[in-house]
Amino acid sequence: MEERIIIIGSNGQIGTELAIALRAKFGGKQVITSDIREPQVPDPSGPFETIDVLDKKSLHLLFTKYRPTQVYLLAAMLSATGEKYPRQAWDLNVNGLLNVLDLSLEYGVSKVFWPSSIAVFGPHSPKMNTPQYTVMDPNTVYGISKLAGERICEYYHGRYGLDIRSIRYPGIISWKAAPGGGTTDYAIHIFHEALKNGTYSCFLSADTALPMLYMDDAIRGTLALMDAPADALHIRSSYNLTGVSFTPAMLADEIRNIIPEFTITYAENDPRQAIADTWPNSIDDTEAREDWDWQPRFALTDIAVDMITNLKEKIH
Ligand code: AKB
Repeated sequence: MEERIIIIGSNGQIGTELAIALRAKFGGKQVITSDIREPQVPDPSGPFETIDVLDKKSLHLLFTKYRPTQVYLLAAMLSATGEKYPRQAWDLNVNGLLNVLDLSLEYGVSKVFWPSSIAVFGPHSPKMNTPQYTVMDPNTVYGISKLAGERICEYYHGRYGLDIRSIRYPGIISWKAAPGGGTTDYAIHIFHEALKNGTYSCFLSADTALPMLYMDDAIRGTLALMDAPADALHIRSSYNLTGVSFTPAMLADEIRNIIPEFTITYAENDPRQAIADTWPNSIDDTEAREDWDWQPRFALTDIAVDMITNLKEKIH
């Protein structure tokens, strides 16, 4: 069967790279990218549609026009921005998901991908090797909306048989597109500042450990999950997934191995610290390893080397 894949929210950090990977795999025209804004660099190899996921009428027209076999819903408001606009974050993250799931049922979409986040965990979740099933008491609107989304996904799968697949992404590190208002964004800003100014003022403290994943691993993992046979997947809320856990101090040391003069300072009282403090230090992703052979490839050193090599080329 020829796939027709719609990515909603394709201009963001993950959407940009997912579109490239899906177009390489299925062909440019088979992958319809869409976002609320025009892409900064248009990709002539496939169609683009301007769409607001909260506008049900236009969303309906999009599904009628393309009759997608697969949908990736990436439009979301992340943790730090969500705390500035809690009502909008809830609306976009929850009602956007419901709109897409309802249309996916109506149009017989065969597979839906929707990302959750480590933000579904909270202050009472275990911090080290946080398991798949545990206490979940998120206290950011982003985390609450993602946890609600997970329950909705499992419900639509159980009740209506919709084939929804999901990953709890940790912080994603990448160089092609800018990150969009998250708490883990420091791990990208640091590289840009190291190359531009040789110094970085970090909004998280030196010892704040968070789980992270390099974009290449994130894309490979996402495509592997979407390719897995449906009956191999026993989790229909969202899979824990991780690459590597590190602190800002550890990342700074790694950067210093390549740029010896690099210096870092730590800002105090940034609101993102309070968010990070409620998130896991590390994640147990045994279920993803067992169900669909998940294995990350990029360790901290690999990430630093790849980021600096590619950003240097991009800047010059
Ligand atoms: C954020 O920091 O908000 C995101 C996430 C971990 O979901 N990168």
